[in-house]
Amino acid sequence: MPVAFANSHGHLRHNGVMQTAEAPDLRYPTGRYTPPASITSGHRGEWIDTLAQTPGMLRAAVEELGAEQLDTPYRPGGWTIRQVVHHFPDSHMNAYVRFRLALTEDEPVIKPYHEHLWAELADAKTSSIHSSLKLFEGLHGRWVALLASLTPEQFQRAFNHPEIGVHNLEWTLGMYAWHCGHHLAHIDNLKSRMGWR
Ligand code: NI
Repeated sequence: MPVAFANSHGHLRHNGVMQTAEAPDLRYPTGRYTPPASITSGHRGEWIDTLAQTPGMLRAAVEELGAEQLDTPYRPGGWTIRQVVHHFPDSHMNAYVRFRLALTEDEPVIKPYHEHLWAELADAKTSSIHSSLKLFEGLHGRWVALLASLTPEQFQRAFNHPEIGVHNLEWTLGMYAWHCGHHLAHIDNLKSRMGWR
């Protein structure tokens, strides 16, 4: 999995968390990313739609929350809602750059980053969510425009993650569509458990 084994909040790891019927998995509410055996143009279209819709869904999910709610961890020991909001553009900016590199270079080696440490920087822990909501909307606007322009051949272009190897763009697109739902579910599930809706 790209971005996978290098990140310590671990949501992209294949190994790990046990899930039982009695204790729903708060960390992986939608399960792990399981790409289809064969990715079609239909899958790509659905995933692009997900990327197009997620900024609005994120804004709707969090814009009415107060500071104390935003500073509540989505699970015990997990990121706060505020950190999750800032994580969306932090993660997807890296993804956007990786797509552009893969489209303009031959299987470029991309730069991993420590997302758990990014989430501990002061702005990600304490700053207003509004800058990240705007950043995320603008970023996905550009990213979706790029994705909508790509040919099937371009979706086969790939980058090389130094820790987890080579993945092509359609596989990676599916992973980031999964990533959108993964973190939106963290927020929605906390709101449900807390009675905030
Ligand atoms: Ni994430």
